[in-house]
Amino acid sequence: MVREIRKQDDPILRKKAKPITHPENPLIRQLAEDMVETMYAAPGVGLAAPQVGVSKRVLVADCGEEFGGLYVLINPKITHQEGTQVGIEGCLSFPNLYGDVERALKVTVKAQDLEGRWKKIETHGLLSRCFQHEIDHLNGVLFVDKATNLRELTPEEFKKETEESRAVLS
Ligand code: K1U
Ligand code: ZN
Repeated sequence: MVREIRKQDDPILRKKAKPITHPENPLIRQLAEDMVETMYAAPGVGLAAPQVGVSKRVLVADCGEEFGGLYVLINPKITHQEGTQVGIEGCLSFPNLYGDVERALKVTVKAQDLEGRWKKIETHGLLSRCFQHEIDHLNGVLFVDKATNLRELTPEEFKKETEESRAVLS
């Protein structure tokens, strides 16, 4: 089921989300499935549970096959980070608003899956940025707190800017 995405001034976006004690609970699986559906429908590349009104530590992300496809992370923690990257970011809770955000270049994330097993994921590029953005959501931190040059863009203008920044990097 596609759930409603909470927008900018909703107080739930500012709360620190609670850890999940039983990842194998069917209600958590249902939440994760709904979050995946909501992320793809938006469309976005990530989503954190507070964005659908649930203050629990769950995130989903899919930055494409190049980055390993779909991830569902329960109780994620950044255990290592290195380097910095500055890139354009948006947020499904702030439609059409974009800004430049400095993030770690590479992060290692430890998280549980829906069976409660701990996994370690080493990330770079867009997936690293996405995990950092979503873990910030779980801590009540929003990209507007960190962004410079905040600006309104249409989805087409955002796509153009993303492609241009990739071209400069390659
Ligand atoms: O949490 C969210 O609001 C989702 C957000 C996460 C995000 C990931 C990485 C960079 C910025 C923001 C989005 O999905 S923004 C929209 C999006 O689809 C996208 C972002 C970057 C590159 C390609 C697409
Ligand atoms: Zn966001």
